Formats: sequence, C-alpha cells, structure tokens
Amino acid sequence: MMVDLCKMKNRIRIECIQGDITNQPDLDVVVNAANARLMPGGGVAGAIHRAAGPELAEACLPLAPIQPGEAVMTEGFGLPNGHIIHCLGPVYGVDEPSDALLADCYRNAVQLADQHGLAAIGFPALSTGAFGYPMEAAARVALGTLLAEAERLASVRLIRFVLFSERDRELHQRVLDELAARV
Ligand code: AR6
Repeated sequence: MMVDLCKMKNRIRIECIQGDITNQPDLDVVVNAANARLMPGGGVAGAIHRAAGPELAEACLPLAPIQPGEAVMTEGFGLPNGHIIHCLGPVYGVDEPSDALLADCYRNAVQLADQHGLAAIGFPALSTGAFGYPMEAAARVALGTLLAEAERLASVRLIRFVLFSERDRELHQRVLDELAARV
C-alpha cells in the first residue's frame, strides 16, 4: 500500500524502493556514487556511465576532480533522466569525519537539484559499496540529513532511495519510519 512506502515532510515525499538507479524514468535527476575523477568505475558509477554513454565522461572531465562531500551536475545523456548529480562519498574510516562528509553529499545534492528547479531526485546508498560504509549507519545519516533539509526545499517534491537489494530497502524503510516518527 502506497502510504506504507513513503513519508511526507513539508509536502515532500520520501520513499525507499528496491531497484536500479539507472532505470528510474520518472525522476528529473539521479545521483551517482562517483569517484574523485568522475570517471566510470564499478557499482553505481559503472552502471551510470554505461547507461549514459561516452558523452558523460567527456562532460565530466572539466568538472573533476571533486572532494569528498561535494556534488556537481551534468546532463543525463543516455539515461532516462535529464540530469545526473555526481557525489563523492567518504571512504569509510579514511575520509574523516565520515558521517559529516556523507551528510554533506546528501545536503549538497538535494540543494543543487532544488536550485535548478527540479522536482524529483533519486539516490543510491552512497559510500555503502566499494567505500565500505556500514549500511545502517549510512542510512541514518542519509535519511536524517534529508528529513532536516526538507524544510528548506522549494522545488524538490520527491526524494527516492533506490536500493539494490530488498534487504537494504527494508533497512532504509525501517530507519525512515523511526526518524520520521521523531520529527
Ligand atoms: N542501482 C542502485 N544501487 C546500486 C547499483 C545500481 N545500479 N549498483 C550498486 N548499487 P558503490 P560507493 C549499490 O560501490 O561505495 C565505484 O567504483 C551498492 O549495492 O557504487 O560510494 C566508483 O568509481 C551499494 O549499496 O558506491 C567509486 O570509486 C551502493 O549502491 C566507488 O565505487 C553504493 O555502492 C564509490 O563507492
């Protein structure tokens, strides 16, 4: 049932689904779990560059390198979305403080989307793959940051977490339910 899958905050819907970040055609922008050079890699970055095509790497060249916590935007090229926001998450236990840097990613990405007048944004679980961030700790930082940020957004109306496994989706939904009940 729809109402079980989302939380409304300041008329913003936050939802957690299981799926592939490269296959979300109803979103204006998807977020890439990038590397500092903004080049193709494994995981999300590999999938996004494959789906977007080689023009994406060309468009990224003048924007790189980026720092942990930073977010930059390109167009979507072959992706079904108009835009891609590239975030460099912290390498867990290396880029410190990891929680503040991960929060910066989510805050900077959603603000960038809002500044460009976009309404619907999709996030993967940044830093939880190759960069080693424990999933539940990352979910608490991500969802806590976005719930706090929701008050300040003017154009963003939908925030979708796209988790690769059903287990990760359930974990994010549980954390979202818990955090949203407190605010
Ligand atoms: N859609 C949604 N989620 C996905 C997808 C997908 N298509 N593919 C993987 N995930 P990662 P990071 C999940 O490693 O930890 C790259 O090589 C995955 O299960 O993509 O920020 C870059 O080049 C995990 O939970 O991102 C960087 O060097 C989450 O997305 C580095 O990895 C993030 O996994 C970035 O590492």
